[in-house]
Amino acid sequence: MFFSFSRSRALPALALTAVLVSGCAAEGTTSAAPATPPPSTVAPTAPALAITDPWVKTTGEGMTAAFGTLVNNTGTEVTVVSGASPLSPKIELHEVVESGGKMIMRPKKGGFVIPARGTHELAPGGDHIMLMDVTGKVEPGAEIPFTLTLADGGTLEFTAIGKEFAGGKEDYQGDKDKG
Ligand SMILES: [Cu+2]
Repeated sequence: MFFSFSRSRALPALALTAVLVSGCAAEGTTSAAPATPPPSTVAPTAPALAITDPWVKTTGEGMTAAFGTLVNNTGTEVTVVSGASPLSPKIELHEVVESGGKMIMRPKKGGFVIPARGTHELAPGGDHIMLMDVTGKVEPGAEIPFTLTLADGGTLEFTAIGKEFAGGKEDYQGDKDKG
């Protein structure tokens, strides 16, 4: 008699437990859904320095030059102090000036300075990246990699495209005086 009485009390308790468990499980499923992950990438920011439409004057041998428009995306002046490319072991930053009624080009002291939020154009007849001794032909459409180094140690890498251009044959005045 005692046994059956006990059992009849135990059954409702078990049933109640089951309801609670399933209620918990249902709720648990909802809260266990993966939380929205934080954005894995931040919005891309513009590089400190960029160059638009970079190109290299086609050549068979000797000297040639690279051009484009340097764009400073920062609120501080940026200075390019040197350039490098596998196309030429020696590269100089040049300017074109008038000397004795002739246009000559020579290394630009202090490099190329791009004003804050401003641009600096490299173009035939003006400032340019001078490749002093190319190691191979530059054909139209050639893709020539360049690296410019900034005064703060930063770099700008880009690919300039070979383009035919007839002008820009200024005489070269090297840094003979080493001034
Ligand atoms: Cu030059």
